[in-house]
Amino acid sequence: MSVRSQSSEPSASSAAPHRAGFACFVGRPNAGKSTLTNALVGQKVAITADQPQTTRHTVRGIVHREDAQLILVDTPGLHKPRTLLGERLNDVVRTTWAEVDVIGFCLPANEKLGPGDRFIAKELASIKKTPKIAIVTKTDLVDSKTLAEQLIAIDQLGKELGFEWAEIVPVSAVGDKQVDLLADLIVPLLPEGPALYPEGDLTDEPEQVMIAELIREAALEGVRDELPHSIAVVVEEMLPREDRPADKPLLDIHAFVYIERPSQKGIIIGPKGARLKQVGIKSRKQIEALLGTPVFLDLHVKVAKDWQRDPRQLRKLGF
Ligand SMILES: Nc1nc2c(ncn2[C@@H]2O[C@H](COP(=O)(O)OP(=O)(O)OP(=O)(O)O)[C@@H](O)[C@H]2O)c(=O)[nH]1
Ligand SMILES: [Mg+2]
Repeated sequence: MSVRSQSSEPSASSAAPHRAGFACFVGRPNAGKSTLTNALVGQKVAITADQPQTTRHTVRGIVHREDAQLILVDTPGLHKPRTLLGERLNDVVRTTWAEVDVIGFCLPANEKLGPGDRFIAKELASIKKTPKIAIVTKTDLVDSKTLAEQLIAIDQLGKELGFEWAEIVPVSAVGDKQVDLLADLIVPLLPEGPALYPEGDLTDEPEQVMIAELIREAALEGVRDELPHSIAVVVEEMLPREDRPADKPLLDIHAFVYIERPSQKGIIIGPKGARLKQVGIKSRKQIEALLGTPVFLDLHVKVAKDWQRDPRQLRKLGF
């Protein structure tokens, strides 16, 4: 078993050819895939939350290096689907891992391997041509003994399924441990070639989508049970406010926060609208930072009945 620690970091030789390619992060919901993507990119390109099934589409984050361009594809957590949305998300993951140069399988250090992980590993075993790196996430949450046991269990899992991990790398995205090392280990597995994205591009997410995601992230905070799954956000319109002096622009953004049932409305809006207001304030700050311009954010809550199970509604919401 080759478990990596920072001390064994390979040094990039200047004679090495330039490489460019795609690596996806897969794993159960909440494993830390999006947090790791952001840590590698050095900026938030994917929203994160302390709840499963936060990511709902593939998000590309681009890492620019002297020797390589590494395009990370963050995917939704693979899970047992209970809705049509869940099925769609799983399809997206399977399509993605069939297309990338490297697969990073994220397993949290603080949770023992479960049936969900085994299920994913089994599917990965059938993708023979693509190198698979096991990434043990959230190492800051465990002691060294627990981490060692997890590393052994993961190595064992590969053996049981008849393959070797290209690497097994423990990382902490929150504690910034071994994140750079992970990139160093992925790069040699990418094909040789020139950069695929212009320098400076950190993601190919459309602005409108990023804005909707930032609003959803703020709306997810503090909500529990089924409600996080019920929330969807769509930016309807973005228009520069007319009659503003050139040095004082204002961007009007109108967005809908969708929920599935009328009974959820009260929770999202809060007493006297207090909760929705907080969601607006919090996301507006992030949107302004993203766009570099002052924003007037107008949020409306709408019911899209059982949208997670309704093909027509799903289409309308972009799934
Ligand atoms: N302590 C600690 N927490 C982490 C770390 N990485 C992620 N988390 C937390 O784990 C939770 C889930 O993180 P996400 O990055 O949203 O997980 P995900 O795998 O993208 O989840 P889905 O999109 O739902 O599949 C968040 O609360 C993160 O802050 C880490 O390195 N250390
Ligand atoms: Mg995610």
